[in-house]
Amino acid sequence: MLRNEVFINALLRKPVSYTPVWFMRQAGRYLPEYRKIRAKAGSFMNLVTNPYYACEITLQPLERYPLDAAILFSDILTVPHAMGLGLNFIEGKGPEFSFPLNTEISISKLQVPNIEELNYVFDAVKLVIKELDGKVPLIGFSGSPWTLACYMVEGKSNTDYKTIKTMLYSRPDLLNRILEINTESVINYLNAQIDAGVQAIMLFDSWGGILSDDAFKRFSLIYNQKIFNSIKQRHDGKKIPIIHFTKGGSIWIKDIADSGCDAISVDWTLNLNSARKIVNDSVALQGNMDPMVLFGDYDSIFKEARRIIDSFGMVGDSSAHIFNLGHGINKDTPFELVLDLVNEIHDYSRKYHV
Ligand code: 1CP
Repeated sequence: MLRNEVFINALLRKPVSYTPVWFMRQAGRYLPEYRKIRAKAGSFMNLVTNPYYACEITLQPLERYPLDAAILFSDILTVPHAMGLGLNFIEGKGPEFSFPLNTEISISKLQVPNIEELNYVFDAVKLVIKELDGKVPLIGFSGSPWTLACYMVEGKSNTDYKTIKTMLYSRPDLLNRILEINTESVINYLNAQIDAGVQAIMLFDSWGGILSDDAFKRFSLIYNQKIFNSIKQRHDGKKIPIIHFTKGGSIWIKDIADSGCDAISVDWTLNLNSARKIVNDSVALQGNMDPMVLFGDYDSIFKEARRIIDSFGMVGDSSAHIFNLGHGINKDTPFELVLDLVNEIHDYSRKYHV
């Protein structure tokens, strides 16, 4: 039984008494207690593959701040790792694969992984659910087929995505094969997280925004839509809401709203009131503070938080806002400010809820 249902109710556009809040990457490097446990574990993969570490890190931000949701500490790249691509996190450089998909043969050999390869994730979910004991809901997640493919083909973080875009334009058959396998893998992965107990799902299409209008629809959104239509809708009699996030995807919010998700997470480029009009309040909206706002002083942070709440405006029976950042919290963010910000969002937003 959940003791705080504000986040789930907002996602389902049911009335709530204040605007719920959580932060993308809330469990992570900006917290000294995370850095301590990271140093003890020796590597990022040691943290992710150990359910006890993953559970402890998931709960860390909730001990500091009255957030309305927890997000599982894991990474989107666990899925390609389970496919045999060999994930490493290089200190100061980010993720890298030992066996990227850079030949036609490697692509033809790619297969949907045995879901048991990811049991460490589902064990972490079960542990977190037990420890939370209904305090707040737990968000499970996956990368979108397209965003996973970006890392699988490029082999690492990238700025121009030359290899995968060349494949998209010249060998779309190869890219579609990867995307189909990723889609089936993501469906299995999210269903197993739902079986393990997560109460909401977020699909991170972090690199959808680098695509042209046509390519976004054909190589990203269509696969995400298939996922929304295929994953389990309910668990233990409860609806599992789904959040879609495309960084840089504001121009497509109408198409995204029609794809079958319950909520859209938006970056900071959009005005929430205009967004409501475009989607006609058919989905909840999450966002949309620029993470860099958190480097300002108290006054400027509070002013911007209130402006975002004001921009959404009155929350009615069929509309809802979940406060969040437009992308992950920066690792150098002064974490002391976050407590006051969460309290301010809760207090200030009450006037907009009936
Ligand atoms: O050095 C360290 O300690 C590792 C830093 C780190 C952390 C804390 C990475 C490496 N991943 C994570 C955790 C993580 N990743 C979570 C945990 C839960 C939380 O949000 O609190 C989540 C949801 C992710 C998802 C993720 N990983 C995304 C999608 C969200 C987004 O930020 O767009 C992406 C793109 C990744 C890849 C990844 N993993 C790690 C890094 C540094 C990156 C980004 C690399 C790049 O910029 O391409």
